[in-house]
Amino acid sequence: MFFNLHTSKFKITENKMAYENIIFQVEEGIATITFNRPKALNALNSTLLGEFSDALGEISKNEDIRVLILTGAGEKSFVAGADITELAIFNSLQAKQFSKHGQLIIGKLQELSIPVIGAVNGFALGGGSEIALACDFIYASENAKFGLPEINLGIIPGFGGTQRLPRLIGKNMAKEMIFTGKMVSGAEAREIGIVNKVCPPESLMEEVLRTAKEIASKGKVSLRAAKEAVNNGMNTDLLTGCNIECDAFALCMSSEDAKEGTTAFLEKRKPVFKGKSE
Ligand code: CO8
Repeated sequence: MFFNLHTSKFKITENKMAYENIIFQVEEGIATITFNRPKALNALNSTLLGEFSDALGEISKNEDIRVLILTGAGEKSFVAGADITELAIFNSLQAKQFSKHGQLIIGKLQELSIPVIGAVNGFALGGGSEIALACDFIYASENAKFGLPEINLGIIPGFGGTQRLPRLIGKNMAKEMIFTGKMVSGAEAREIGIVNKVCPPESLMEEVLRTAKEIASKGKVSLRAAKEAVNNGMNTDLLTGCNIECDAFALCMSSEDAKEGTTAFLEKRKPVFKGKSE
């Protein structure tokens, strides 16, 4: 399956949108963005960030896309961070703008209503880790390395790492990673709760796709509500979070998907979800 994308900027090649620094594909409702600068270990330069942002915009407009997967080109790296050749010459103002720009794009990723899976196939450093941390969950290859090595460059994480990492693994574990700049392996990342699953490199995408397909078969309305309830609830106290859940639950119940899901159960058949909210 492919969808139409009519912009003056980018060429349509069946289900592949032609960008220079990312590969954007959509197949059977599952979109994959592959960061594609393997010679620079997929480091994030301004062009790549612009393309990534554009692709996220297209995904948010496309009702047929059910799940997004992020991964890196080549066998060595997911994303080795912001491109240091660009970053090295920033003054303070440019650094602030760049940090804000990156945070907005990563915010756009986190705000997508569909589930996002990070398929981390090697280095996820600095900005690369920060992108992975904004995914709904991560599967990693055995050779994955996570880290926030900015301290070694005399700077600190600037794309949300000082905020998302402590929320995910706790303040003290995050501080140790940020203060030392040390990398953790896929297995260690699994132990401390950054990663859900560690796979041999050759089966990483197969495992991610299996989970993506399973999620894509669920109701779009309830997936959206579940994601919103978890994300919004995590930013507040338990009582407010439970109220957010109540509202999301009530909204789900009025959807066609909820009628289909409950009816299918009672009729002892598989549900066919249409993703309609009413
Ligand atoms: N930027 C630019 N180029 C890079 C980067 C990068 N982040 N990472 C790797 N490369 C390039 C290398 O320069 C090299 O290029 P060349 O072949 O032309 O010399 C090529 O990729 C291959 O890299 P290596 O030869 O170094 O490969 P190794 O296997 O020996 O080492 C490492 C791999 C350990 C990943 C090593 O390349 C490395 O340490 N890279 C830098 C990692 C890093 O520090 N990342 C954090 C960057 S800062 C950041 O992300 C902050 C985000 C927020 C910014 C907001 C503030 C403004």
